[in-house]
Amino acid sequence: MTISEEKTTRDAHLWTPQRKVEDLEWFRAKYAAERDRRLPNTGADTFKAVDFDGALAGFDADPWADGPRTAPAVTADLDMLIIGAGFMGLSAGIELKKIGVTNFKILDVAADFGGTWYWNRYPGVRCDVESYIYLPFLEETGYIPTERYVRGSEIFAYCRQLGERFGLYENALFQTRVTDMEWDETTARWTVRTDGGDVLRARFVSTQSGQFTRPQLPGIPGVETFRGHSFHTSRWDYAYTGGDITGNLEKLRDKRVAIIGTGATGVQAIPQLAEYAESLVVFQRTPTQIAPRENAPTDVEWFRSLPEGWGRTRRASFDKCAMDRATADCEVDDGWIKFAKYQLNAVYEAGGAEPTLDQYMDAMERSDYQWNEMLRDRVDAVVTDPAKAEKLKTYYRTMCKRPGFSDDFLPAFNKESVDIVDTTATPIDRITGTGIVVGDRAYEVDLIVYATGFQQGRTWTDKAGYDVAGCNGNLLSKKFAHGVSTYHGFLSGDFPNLFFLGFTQSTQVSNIANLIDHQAKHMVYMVGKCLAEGIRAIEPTPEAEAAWNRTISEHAEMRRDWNTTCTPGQYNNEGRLDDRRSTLVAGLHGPGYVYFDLLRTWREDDRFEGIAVTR
Ligand code: N01
Repeated sequence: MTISEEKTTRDAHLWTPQRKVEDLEWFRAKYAAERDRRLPNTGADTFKAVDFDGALAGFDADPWADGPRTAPAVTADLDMLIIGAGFMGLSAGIELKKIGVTNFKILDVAADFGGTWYWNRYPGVRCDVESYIYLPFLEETGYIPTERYVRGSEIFAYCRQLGERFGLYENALFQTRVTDMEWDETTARWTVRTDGGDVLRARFVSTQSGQFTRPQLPGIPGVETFRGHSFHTSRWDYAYTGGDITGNLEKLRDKRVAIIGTGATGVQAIPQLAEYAESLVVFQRTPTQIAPRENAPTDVEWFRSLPEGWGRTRRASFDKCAMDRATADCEVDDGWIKFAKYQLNAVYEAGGAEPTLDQYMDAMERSDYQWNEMLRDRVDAVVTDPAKAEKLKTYYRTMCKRPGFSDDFLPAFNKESVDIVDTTATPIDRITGTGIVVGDRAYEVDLIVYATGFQQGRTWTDKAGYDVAGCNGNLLSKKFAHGVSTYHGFLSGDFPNLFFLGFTQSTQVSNIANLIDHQAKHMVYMVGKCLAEGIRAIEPTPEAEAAWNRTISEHAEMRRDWNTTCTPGQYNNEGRLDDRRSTLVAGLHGPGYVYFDLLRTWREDDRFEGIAVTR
């Protein structure tokens, strides 16, 4: 499709904002002022580094398991131990079986496969990314997602289906937490111990960045003093609320409810709470940008007509279109892509097919303001109370925070029983026995729901909950004290045969499932080669690791100006640009395919370049 044809398509989807973006300075000043309002509240210190014990133990308890682990302690010698049974663990297990490796275990704290989708069963939960590119192995399984954006329960069920179909339950060790891990130089094996008394010796171990694993509570004094009911969204208590993932929270009819947090989770849960609670107060710090959801049942005929290999092509196309605006050929036409196309058109209008850098930057900035103007107009059109509407408008560049897509979030605020409190400039003071205090106002409630996300900005080992003893007396807690250090995001010196996966110095993509797919394949290539060629140990050379760290630092610098102007959040480590403990801010800048191509080329080269190999 040519760019001008794209423009016509784009115009059909969108509408015209009332304000034309002419005065860039007005927008710059307004956005900076909003960011500054938020700055005094910023920093990882505003979150509790929760040790889920004492009064807070309940916040981490597993509401979904049928009781504690019953499996007897396991002692095993394994080719591989995979820590984490979400998409990554499933993908790694499936890829290992494809190359004939079966002597491995997949270990998880949860009682089943699913990872994020095991834990997050709050009402309204759905994937944010088109399910056709989000669910892994669709071509292999022939599974047809029921909707464009399926419910979390469908994703969880699909994870279980993958476990069954690929025989992974026989490899699983659930309800088990790693307690420590050490490298034995003489046998070239990791010894991993767990809270279930297991002793697992493994040639290779894979771990994850644990970006969204440990619930995060806000650093508000008094969380533990509240005498009503409270829980984190990833541990939803249906016994208290009634209902299930589809809603029907009937037990809330006579309850005064508060929810803290309006990120992607809050945006999905709030409409459900609003519908059933006697009253709902939403405590919002930074609003989320809300574009239309446009969900729809899957056109089964269309799905069945997709050509062989469509999955990978569609994912790649999404990644390219969402992150690299230099293409007009997009298979996915969702909110992410519509925004990308909108910007692409603006650039084309400003400078044709070959704009200057100035034209490009100007058009990108201008079109971003314009896009947000449209969405702010949409808030006004939907939310009838102007005071509430004002609080729901976003004043930051679109990709400063993860955009939200919803058709029922904004209308929820039209209910008289739903109030919204802006805690940007006046943060929540404290939580008392009976409610939440902001400034001189106390909100008495029966239930507090924490939609406050997952622990970020802590060291890798803090989040993992265990330390790793590698070669030369090196501890991972020491090596990663100020941020991860890897080669290509996978391996780290002094910690041989240990793979780090996820956002560990890899790349940032909107569809994490695509990253997982590439990383699982890449890791299994390395493991397969080692097993086939009798390689005992691999770790990066100091030079290769240092070079990758330099690359990552250079890429962080490229984002510095952008991150400085952004409102604090996950993507800029709450505004602390030089604190590299958050793995989210430490990846290659730019579209994911740059990283994926680099990995592919490295594999095709088949020389383990940059890796010290011990045979
Ligand atoms: O967590 P979050 P989430 N006072 O960290 C607020 C992804 N996801 O569970 O923005 C008041 O994003 C905090 O405020 P602020 C999602 O994209 C994917 O929503 O920091 N408020 C924010 O509003 C994300 O990457 C899907 O100012 C406080 C909220 O709590 C990850 O999962 C679906 C506060 C936390 O938002 C987690 O999302 C759902 C305080 N003291 C989620 N402290 C998909 O479908 C924190 N907040 C793929």
